[in-house]
Amino acid sequence: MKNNEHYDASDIQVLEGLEAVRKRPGMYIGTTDVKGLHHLVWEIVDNSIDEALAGYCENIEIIINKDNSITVKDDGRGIPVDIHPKTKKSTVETVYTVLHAGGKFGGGGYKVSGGLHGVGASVVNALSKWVEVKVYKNEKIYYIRFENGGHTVESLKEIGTCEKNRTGTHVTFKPDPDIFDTEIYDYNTLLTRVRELAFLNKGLRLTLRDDRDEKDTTGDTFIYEGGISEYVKFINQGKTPIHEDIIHLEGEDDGVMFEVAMQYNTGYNENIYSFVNNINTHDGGTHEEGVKRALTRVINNYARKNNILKEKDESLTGEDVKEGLTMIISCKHPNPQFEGQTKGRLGNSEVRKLADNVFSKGFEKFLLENPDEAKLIVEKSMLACRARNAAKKAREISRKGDLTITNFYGKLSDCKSKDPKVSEIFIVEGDSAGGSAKEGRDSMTQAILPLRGKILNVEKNRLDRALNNEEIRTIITAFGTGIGDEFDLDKLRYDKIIIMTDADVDGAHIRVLLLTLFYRFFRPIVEKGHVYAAQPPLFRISHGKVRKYVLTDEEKEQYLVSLPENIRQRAEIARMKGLGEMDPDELNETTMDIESRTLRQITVDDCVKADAVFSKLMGDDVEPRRKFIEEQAGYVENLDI
Ligand code: 1YM
Repeated sequence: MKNNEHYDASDIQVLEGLEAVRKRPGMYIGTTDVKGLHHLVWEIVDNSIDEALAGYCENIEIIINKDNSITVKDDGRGIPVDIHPKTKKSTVETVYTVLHAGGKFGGGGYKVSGGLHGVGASVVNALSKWVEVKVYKNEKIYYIRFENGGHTVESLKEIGTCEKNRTGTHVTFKPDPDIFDTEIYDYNTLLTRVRELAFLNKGLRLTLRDDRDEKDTTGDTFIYEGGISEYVKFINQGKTPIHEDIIHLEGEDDGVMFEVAMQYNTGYNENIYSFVNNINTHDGGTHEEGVKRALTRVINNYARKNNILKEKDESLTGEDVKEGLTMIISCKHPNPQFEGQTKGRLGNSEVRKLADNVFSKGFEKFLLENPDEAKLIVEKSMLACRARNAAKKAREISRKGDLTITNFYGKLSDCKSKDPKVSEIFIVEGDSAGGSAKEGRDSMTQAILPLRGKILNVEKNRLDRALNNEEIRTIITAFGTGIGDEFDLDKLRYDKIIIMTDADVDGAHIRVLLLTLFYRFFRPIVEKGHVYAAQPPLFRISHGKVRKYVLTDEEKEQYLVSLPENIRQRAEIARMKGLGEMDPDELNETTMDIESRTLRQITVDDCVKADAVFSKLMGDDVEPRRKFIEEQAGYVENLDI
């Protein structure tokens, strides 16, 4: 972009009136909900960002005012104030009242920011109750005001003077409540995007402040000299990187700027985000394709050349090389073509080559200059490759249903009925409770699967590891549904899957582990209501030959109150410590018998809560996890399962 090109007001062409915008706001800003409301902010901020990209603006401030109006301030050149030859009005007024009156349409230097390419000011004006613009330029302060959808009520005038070098644009607008469903901005949504814009435009200082909040006096300020490298660092917070330095590569061709930053971590997820002109390209496109193609090729070439990948080894796939990769791709393009239903994919074919070139040259160089890191990256991809093959094999085995058959039948005490509609399976904590359950059950319809110890934490392990875990394999085989791509709910062998664990911390832990397993790998069985929790009693109240079991303290009190005084005084109350304490008949009567038991159906919501507990426990250290579970035992109990 040329920094010294003088802006000529005649560049602006008059295209359309503002009434059209008010009639069909959706056409211009998508929606009129809170998203549309936020959109207005970005349209104005985009003009400041354009000014920053042109090299004239360093600071942008966004303020949510008490009356739900928004102020955006920048220290750019200030919107031109001279008279526009076509409209015979000031250029500021033209920019704010004539649709499509942005620099781009006049051919005066391109805009690379997103949104409506810097033409959004008039759209914002059309959809506002009022707008005020102040321009600092030529040692003067200019002012103009619009009302009710862009009608000029005070044309541009000087309202004062300012210091010699002070320039900039201040805009305040109040969205029209007749147009929008809401006028309440969400600070955190705005903050996330402001932070993202700071990452994507290195060195630009962005501040967001909430004047609706008396306590917020300073707001939040972001400035990242490292740009998208710092974005990668931000995303990798709390993860363990496998190489210290973030790889940052950039290049330019024919006015198209391309930039990528990346770092591998020890996890298994890929976090790749791409942007074109600061807009997230959710569906990728040529910039992403170029990088991904080059990434796979360069890693394979390097691994072969250095004999890390042997001749007999299969080549690494795109999936393998993306495992544990955090990557930000940013492209700034003067004429981007967005494709797809949501316009979330970049279509410009020349970018594929630019991305491939810039990335492959830079990444190759990095690998050559950092052999230790290179080795770690290649080995990480090779592990992913092995895991992928192992998972495939395991899936095939689970499909055939012959997982460690001998061991399997040693564990599962299946029911006699082969009719899933009447069959149920109890997953029981511990061998001893498993023994009682086996004796006390109705063997026609009830199967018992005792779990030894705890099952593997699936949150922290890949599918292939999970499939190597004995307890999990047994569960999969017992269910009969297969797993992953192979999952088939119609093959489920039991109508009810009943988790039966003690009402203590360990029991809670096992329940959470099982729910996470079901949620991750067998979600439809939860969604279709096949999963239940048994409700073993908490108290046994005995008097004479009568034995009464109750589930809660309240039930206990209620029952005691209902007894005649003399019996109540002699009643024995025992707190049931665990399933193992009950004899088979007792267990059957209280917890398993279809006639007398209480079951609680597990919902997806229970699993989401269990999952949230897990996400808090993501770390590799056992100690915080133990501590959390002890502390949160109450919470886990509150899952009431
Ligand atoms: C708070 C909103 O709009 N800043 C802003 C806008 C412009 C300029 C500078 C600017 C651009 C150019 C030359 C140019 C705009 N100017 C126009 C138009 N902040 C905000 N800051 N001089 C100043 O593009 O050549 C549209 S936006 F069309 F008048 F040039």
